[in-house]
Amino acid sequence: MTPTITAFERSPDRGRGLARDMRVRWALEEVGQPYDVRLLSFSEMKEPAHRALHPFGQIPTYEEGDLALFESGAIVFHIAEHHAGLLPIDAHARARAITWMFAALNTVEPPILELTTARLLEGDRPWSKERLPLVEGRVRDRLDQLSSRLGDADWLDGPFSAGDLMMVSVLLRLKSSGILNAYPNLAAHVARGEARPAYKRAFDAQLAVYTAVSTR
Ligand SMILES: N[C@@H](CCC(=O)N[C@@H](CS)C(=O)NCC(=O)O)C(=O)O
Repeated sequence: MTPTITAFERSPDRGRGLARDMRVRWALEEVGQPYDVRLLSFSEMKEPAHRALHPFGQIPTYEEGDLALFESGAIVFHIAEHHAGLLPIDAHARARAITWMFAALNTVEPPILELTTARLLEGDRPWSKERLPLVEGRVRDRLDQLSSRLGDADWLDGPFSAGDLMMVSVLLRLKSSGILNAYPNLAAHVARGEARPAYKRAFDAQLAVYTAVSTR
């Protein structure tokens, strides 16, 4: 059965891979599962029909028969569990790859999101100049720790897994800030993710949506 995901009709990042349907598209491409996409405007995301699928009125969602999921992490985990290619077979290696998914979403993404908020939404507040270095410091702490763990390995734990997919997706949010330049091994990890054919297909599909909408 072909799953259907939801995505922004007009993504705020202009289809540059930051909206979280990207993670889901990438996972689906990695496992070779075709999918349909339902595009939503910001107002449609807040309507009852979509809130029935996503209590917080966000994207992405995932529908497959009578299964409806929200949260990009849960969706990627579901895909990884039901197809070969994103999680190792060995039980311990599998558990570690899942741990990296949680680490990306629970430990690394929050300070990065905080930084985005501080820069984009709070930059004009009187206290912003004082707060920004603190928030940046928290991001750098996490990157220092992650960089030490990754060392000179290609991927976080053995072969590429859903853990890398999620970590690269999260780190990509920092790309335009230049912060990653201080961490060559993390920048290389991100670049390895972006170089994967499945990533490129997902990126192109997401960008095509924005390009089509903006030329209408
Ligand atoms: N934790 C959620 C976050 C979902 C999320 O923040 N989605 C954004 C797009 S990347 C969204 O829908 N923003 C619009 C809004 O919140 O109104 C996930 O990982 O799926």
